[in-house]
Amino acid sequence: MLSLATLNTAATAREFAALLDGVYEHSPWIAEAAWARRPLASLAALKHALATVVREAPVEAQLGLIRAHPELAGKAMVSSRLTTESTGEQNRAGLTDCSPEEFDTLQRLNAAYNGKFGFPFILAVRGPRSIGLSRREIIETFTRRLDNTPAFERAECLRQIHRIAEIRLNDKFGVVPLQGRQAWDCAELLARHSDVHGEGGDAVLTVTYLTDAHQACQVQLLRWMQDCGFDETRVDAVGNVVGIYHGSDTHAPRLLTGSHYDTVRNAGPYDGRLGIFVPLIAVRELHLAGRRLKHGIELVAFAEEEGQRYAATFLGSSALTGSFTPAWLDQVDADGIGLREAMRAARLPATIEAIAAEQRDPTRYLGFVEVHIEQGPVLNELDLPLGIVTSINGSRRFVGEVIGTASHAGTTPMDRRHDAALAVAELALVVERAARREPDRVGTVGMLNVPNGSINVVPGRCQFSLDLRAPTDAARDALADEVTGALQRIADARGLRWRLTETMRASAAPSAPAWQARWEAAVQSLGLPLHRLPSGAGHDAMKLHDVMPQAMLFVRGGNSGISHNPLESVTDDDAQLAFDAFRQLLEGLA
Ligand code: HGY
Ligand code: MN
Ligand code: MN
Repeated sequence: MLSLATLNTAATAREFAALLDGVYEHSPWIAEAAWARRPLASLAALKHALATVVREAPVEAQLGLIRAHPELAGKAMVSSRLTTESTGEQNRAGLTDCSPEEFDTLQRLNAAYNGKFGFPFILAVRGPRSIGLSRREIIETFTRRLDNTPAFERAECLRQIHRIAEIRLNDKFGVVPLQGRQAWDCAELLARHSDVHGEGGDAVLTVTYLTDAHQACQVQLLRWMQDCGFDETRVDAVGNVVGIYHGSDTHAPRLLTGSHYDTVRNAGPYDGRLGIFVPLIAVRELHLAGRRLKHGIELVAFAEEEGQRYAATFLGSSALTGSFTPAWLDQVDADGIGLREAMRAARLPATIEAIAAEQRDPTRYLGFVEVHIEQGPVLNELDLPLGIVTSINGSRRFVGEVIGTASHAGTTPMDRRHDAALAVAELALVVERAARREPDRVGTVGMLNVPNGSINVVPGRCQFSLDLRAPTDAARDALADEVTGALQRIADARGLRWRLTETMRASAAPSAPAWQARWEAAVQSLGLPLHRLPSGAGHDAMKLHDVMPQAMLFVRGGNSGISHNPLESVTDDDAQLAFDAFRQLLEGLA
């Protein structure tokens, strides 16, 4: 087995590269350049050093690296001219057992991809879990990526090459990201529960508050907490799943951690949930070792963060901070089912008293930490597995409707219309322009709907949503004022009426310095450089921020960090590093 000691003592760059032979296909220049970055503190540091050499190399060298790779199931495989590593990887993915149709499809895709981009399609066929992608997944990914831009594909091919190198390095070092795989597998298992399933029975992952799928997740999480050795486990009055692992000092304040298990519609399996699995597995490791840290650990799987079924965002964490809004209980979902009724059907008390009793006494806690996928491209572009969150953007959400006059699309002259949809379209462009004007401000019209619309009727009504965010509350509110002012102006100019309801307002939440420092120390202990970044996404941590110190750790996402999308992806190695950082943070508390 290769070791860091051996690598760090390599006398020359050539010797160093020889030790890493085969990691980057036919490209020793990468390892030779990384030699200068010794001593390498960890395997993660070595991987990052190699990736940094490539990221900082000229485009021509990057293209040369991509072109040094064989096509998938291509001519090189057919004529057995693949390297040992590629042969093994393509065999393991079953690319040597293609059906004639699959083989033809791959040849066609190879030709189209090469023709469009001028380099071969690269995919780490052993996949994010290192167990290998199926031929169906490979062909689906190949087909999807054919539609990307050349710049995106060059970056994605390099990312895939680093993933191939990572898995090859793990093999050379005899390293298995065990806890990372456990977290990955938990995500796969929990994702089987969904409100929605596609034709083929595949889950179109959607788990909204208190549906059958949501309750199945609750049962699964409770069982996992029990199996992992938590001393106390329960489902609380709003459906949060709570596990407490006692510390050696039962009077010492506890660490609070966790994230949400509800999802948006057609979601990915890691948003929120990774922040439940990492602490879950960390407690399992403590339990298996018979260890007690001084401070207890309270893990909360929050039942409702996304505000999908009811406009009650952060409902789960609000119960803990005493900011549950009683009026939420009177809300009705799209099917006319009230929140109070849904709670009762889920065998929850559905009373203000029971919910109020969930409020935590902040003095009983050290603080709140949350592990979460970045849900953006930054860590991906820096080839960094982990990032330190400096602040969570403040946000405001609205639902609204413009009311005009439905009329005949054929007979109503253009200057006589009261078209509600055009007003919302105009407003959406105002949102885009206003948000673009300031850094780190974002504005989204995520829902836009003409109720009972018809192809030949001028829209008389148009419903819409607004999601406005900024690094500070002042910037957030300035954006909201500009947008609502524009709505009035647009409606007046078009002779329309409108209504707008604010459904959520969350303050910007800067990380507590002492807790941000704990995450930084943990990440540095893994031999990784620190990258600090704000969170554009909202998280339960911004609710806990109201009552106790909090800080978050971000984990790189695959597919350029896409999220709120089934393409959301995390590797077992990155999940492992998140686990390692969390464990380091725990050890630092002791
Ligand atoms: O929308 C958000 O920021 C988060 O996913 N709830
Ligand atoms: Mn989300
Ligand atoms: Mn989330």
